[in-house]
Parts: sequence; C-alpha cells; structure tokens
Amino acid sequence: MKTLTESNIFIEKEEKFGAHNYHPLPVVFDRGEGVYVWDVDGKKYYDFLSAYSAVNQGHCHPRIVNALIAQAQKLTLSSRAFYNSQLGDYEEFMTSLFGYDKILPMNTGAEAVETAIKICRKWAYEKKGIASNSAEIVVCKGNFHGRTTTITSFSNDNNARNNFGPYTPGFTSIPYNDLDALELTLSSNPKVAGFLVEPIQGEAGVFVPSEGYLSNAKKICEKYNVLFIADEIQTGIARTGKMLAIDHENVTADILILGKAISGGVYPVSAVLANDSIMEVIKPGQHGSTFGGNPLACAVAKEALQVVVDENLSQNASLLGELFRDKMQEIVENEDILTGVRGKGLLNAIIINSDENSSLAWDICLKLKENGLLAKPTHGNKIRFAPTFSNN
Ligand code: IF1
Repeated sequence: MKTLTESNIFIEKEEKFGAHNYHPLPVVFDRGEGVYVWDVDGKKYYDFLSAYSAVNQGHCHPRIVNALIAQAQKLTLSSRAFYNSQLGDYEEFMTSLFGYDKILPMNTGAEAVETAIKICRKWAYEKKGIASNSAEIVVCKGNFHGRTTTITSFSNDNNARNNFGPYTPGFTSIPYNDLDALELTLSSNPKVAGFLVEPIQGEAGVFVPSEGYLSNAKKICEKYNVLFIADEIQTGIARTGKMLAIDHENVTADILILGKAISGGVYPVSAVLANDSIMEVIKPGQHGSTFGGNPLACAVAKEALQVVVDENLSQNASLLGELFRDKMQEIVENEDILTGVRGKGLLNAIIINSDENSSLAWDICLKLKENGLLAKPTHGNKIRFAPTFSNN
C-alpha cells in the first residue's frame, strides 16, 4: 500500500484538478533559500534546475523579496493608461545596463518574443521597404522560444506543435550553427527581415554553437540589412558566465529579448530592448499589455539585476561552471554511464549513455532526487544541470 506522505496529497490534487500539460518529477516544493529547496515533508535538496534558469540569484533572495514587499505595500499596478513612479527609473536602469536607447516591458518570455517579432515585422515594412505582409523571419531548427500559437508555428518539436495549427506563416527555418545556411537564405531571399536565435539552444539539450557562430551570424545579418534578434531569456543574466551569452563573442543584438532571471524568479518580468531607429516603429496603441511595466515588476527586476552586478554573479557562474565540467569530464572518461558533458557557465547538460527513448535519464533523476539533488531530463538522454549561483 502506498504511504500517504504530505507530498502524495499535493501530487494527487494536481493530478485531479490540474490540466495534465506537465510531467513533473515527484517532489513538492514548499520552501526555498539560495540553492536549496525543501519539500512538504521537510526534505532538503539542491535545486539544479533553478526554475529553468529563472532563479539565478537563488531562491527568495532577501534583497529581491524586500523590494517586492516594499513596492507591494505602496503601488502594484497603474496600467499604462497613466505614468507610474517606478517605470521611468527602471527603463533608465535597463537601457544603461544593456546599452540600448529604449526598452519595451512585458511579462513572460513568450510575450517578449512575440513583441520582438512584431517590432521586426513593422520595421521590415516601414524601414527596410519590404512589401506588405510578406516579411520573413529566419529561425533555427531545434529552437525553443515559447508557447504562443505563432511561436509554436515555427517550432519543429512535434510535441510542441502538432494539432495546434493552422500555423502562422512568415517563418523560415534553417539548421542551427550553420553559417552557410544563413548566408544562403539571406542572400537568396530579400524578404527576410530578421534572424531570431538562441545563443545556446536550451531545449535542444544545451547545444553550444561553434565559437564565432554568433559573431559571424551578426555580420551576415548586417550585410543583408537583417535584424539580429537574440533570445537571451534563458542564457542571459549571468547564466553562462557573462551578463549575456552574446557577450562571449562581443556581439550586440539589434533586438534583445530578456525574461526569466531579470526578476530572480520572484515575479514574471520580460523585456525587449532596441535602439531608436528600430523601436520608434511602435507608436501608441500598437502594442502593450495590462501588466507590462507595472511598478511591482519594475522594482523587483531592478533589484534582481542590481544583485547580479553587486554579487558579481557572472564570475561565480563562470568559475563554478568550469569546476562542474572538469569533474564531470572525469566521470565521462572513467565510467560508461556518461558519454559527454557540455555547456557554458552554469548552463550545462550531461549526456547519458542510452538512446533518446530510454528512461535511464529519468531514472537517474529520480535517484538524484532521493540523494537530494533536483534536475530534469531533456530530450530523453540528457540531463540539464543549471543550479543557482548567488551567495545568499
Ligand atoms: C516550460 C525548455 C527551458 C526559453 C527561451 C523563450 C521562452 C523560454 C529561450 C519562453 C522558456 C522554458 C519554459 C518551460 C520550459 C523551458 C525550457 F526546456 F523548454 F527549453 F528553460 F529550457 N525563450 N523556456 O527557454 O518563456 O513564456 O515560458 O516565460 O515549462 O514551457 P516563458
């Protein structure tokens, strides 16, 4: 007979009353602090997923939580029908931190990607001179940019895409890490307005492109007057050892998309940054969101990013990542169970010696959980390791 632990009660409720759109590992989070979480039965774990890199600063970072409390007691939402006393400061902070003229604040990652697509299309018609309704955006195979109908339309993951059609047109997919394919597509298709890319593909099992891919892709985009759009939602905010993953190659995106850890996982906050020549295509009434730029989000994100700077978290991620890969490499060399380790900073994956349909990676994650470490398989035979890296 199954023992009815606290955890089982919560798991059964989610099963019964929640849509089955996830297949979670059987652990029920109740409390978090730094790199640790505790389940409802009081067991302590290392969190090596960090809510898919949204809590880089560690769970419940006291400075970020205090910013949330202070602002929540003052003003939570103004809507953009009025100004609020947090947004301007936040916008000044963000544009100066990331080096852009303007920011457009949104809430979730997918919304920010949608925002970037809309800006890119409008720029195509109003600045580049592409004929109406014919702009194309180039994306990469194996991408993950979110769950909206349009984003799903250009995914090539059957699970994410099947039976959600009809699909949004206007996207061309090329292989990732393939500069020839990019050059060929851009040189042969004058309707291309943008190239949307993840600096490291997370969902594809932490696929790090060859050195020079991003900087050369940017050069190719410049050559054909195509906007280089970087989705740094998962790779940004010190995760890979620099504030942005494109910083490793000194690349500046024309449109930068941020989300997840810009709030330290405390509140949903996302953002799109661009210079005036691009952002000015958006005029009043043409895009927005009830919650985008709300004072609570602004106060939380400003503090969460200041923590990243003050605690030198990029350096932490860089050093700890090297240590992690060195130690894992020893296992790869000495044991049969692992065939590889890859990643950058603290965005890493190990490759299990099994095929993609095997349950071995899942079983290993269950065993890790029993031993107090939480991680999740991706693409069957890989396990992602992305712990938090704050000092809190
Ligand atoms: C889920 C993956 C991670 C993202 C990039 C946009 C978004 C995401 C590069 C959308 C979101 C998540 C969401 C999560 C699983 C996850 C994920 F495995 F699917 F690929 F992190 F690795 N661009 N990534 O990674 O952001 O709208 O979710 O805020 O449960 O779907 P969102």
